[in-house]
Amino acid sequence: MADFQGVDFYQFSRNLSDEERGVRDTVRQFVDRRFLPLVREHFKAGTFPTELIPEMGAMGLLGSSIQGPGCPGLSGTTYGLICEELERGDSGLRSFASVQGSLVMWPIATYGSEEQKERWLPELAAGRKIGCFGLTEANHGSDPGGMETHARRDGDDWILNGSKLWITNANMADVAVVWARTPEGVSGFLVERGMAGFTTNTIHGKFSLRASDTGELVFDDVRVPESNRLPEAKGLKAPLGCLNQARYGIAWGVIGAAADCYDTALRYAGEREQFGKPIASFQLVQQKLVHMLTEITKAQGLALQMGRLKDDGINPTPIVSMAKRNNVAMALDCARTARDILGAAGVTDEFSPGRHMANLESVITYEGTHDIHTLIVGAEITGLPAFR
Ligand code: TGC
Ligand code: FAD
Repeated sequence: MADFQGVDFYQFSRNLSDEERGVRDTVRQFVDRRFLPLVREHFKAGTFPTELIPEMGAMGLLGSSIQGPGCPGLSGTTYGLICEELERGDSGLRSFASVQGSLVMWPIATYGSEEQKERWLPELAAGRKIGCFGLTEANHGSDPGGMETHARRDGDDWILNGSKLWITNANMADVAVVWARTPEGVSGFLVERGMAGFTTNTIHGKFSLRASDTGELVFDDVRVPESNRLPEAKGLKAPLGCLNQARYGIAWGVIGAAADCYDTALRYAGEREQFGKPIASFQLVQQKLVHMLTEITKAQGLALQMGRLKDDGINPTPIVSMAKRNNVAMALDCARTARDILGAAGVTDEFSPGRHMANLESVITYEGTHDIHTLIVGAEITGLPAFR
């Protein structure tokens, strides 16, 4: 099949620089030629295509907008466009890049010591090392401030106890950025695979994000040296700051999933005949296609403006929350509509909308649920937080 041509009804591409368009097209080709031939089997098997990680590193797709040793240092808008192309392939592919870049490299670059940056950033950017981010616990999802995982001082070390659940890349990770309660408030630790008392487990039975590694991190008296604590991460706002970066990428990424659903439904509707005519000729089918394209176009406008603000150093939580909330719900709606247009064929893995639909059920929950983002924007405009 020919490479994806893009969905750009309002010609937003005209507002992109040559560099931004060039990166987008390179990633588009990578997804079409290298990832899409693999995704069906990985989704079935419940595995991530680890063989692509070095290639993603070489292309600058890991931590693409991070500034630091060995990092690509591209613009925020370029990072968004990369996420969009990756998630057109699968939310699991974008998740891998989001976690590695926004949730592992970003906190190291922002809160880490010079030694931590020199040691980890080049390896993570190249994909030679893999990271994960442990904030959520079994009893504390939307309310991470209640975390039970804790660390106490013992000489020059910390003794870490507790567990983290629902962690992307958990079983593949060489290093986990782990958030724990300490006498000094919430702190971040770089917990390395092989440290005594640190184990990981796989979560089985997911119907969503199957081409992604999701697991549990368990800490049983893990001795972590002070040199593995992130020195500038002080309090709950440190992990919440990382979330802003990842939510930004998700708000862009899901446009790709929606665009793939729209593109698939449009092609199918043009070819599938019922009552002696292509189903695309029926008014109700056209209404669904127009609704999808309109919502995708609105989401693209939101994302591009958010990207330009970020590149001007403006990335406030409520702006990112509004885009994450709107764009994920939009993408899930597009996936369900595309599935409907495909009729029975839409419930098989021969077509992508069913896979995107299942994936987006996770994306609407992780990185702050749809409702939590409603409350973040609600608190901003009323001045009255309604979380508790
Ligand atoms: P609250 O009192 O509001 O805030 C505590 C301090 O943090 C600051 N803050 C932020 N700073 C930067 N970025 C943000 N997004 C921030 N949100 C809050 C805040 O200003 C305050 O600072 P200070 O100086 O006053 O101390 O805290 P709260 O406990 O009331 O919680 C607020 C709430 C509910 C919004 C927050 O807990 C929240 O965002 N909950 C959702 C949890 C969440 O999103 N978890 C995601 C886990 S990671 C994940 O899902 C990865 S999926 C990856 C993938 O595969 O792609
Ligand atoms: P809960 O917080 O129990 O929420 C359940 C329901 O209650 C939701 O509808 C929610 O909106 C609602 N609710 C909760 N509080 C309120 C309120 N105050 N007002 C109104 N409604 C409310 N976490 C990580 O730390 N790292 C990862 O890498 C990671 N990867 C993930 C990968 C996958 C595939 C999934 C599914 C999750 C992942 N998560 C990760 C966890 C994710 O961030 C949490 O699932 C999410 O924050 C929600 O927490 P919860 O599942 O405990 O739901």
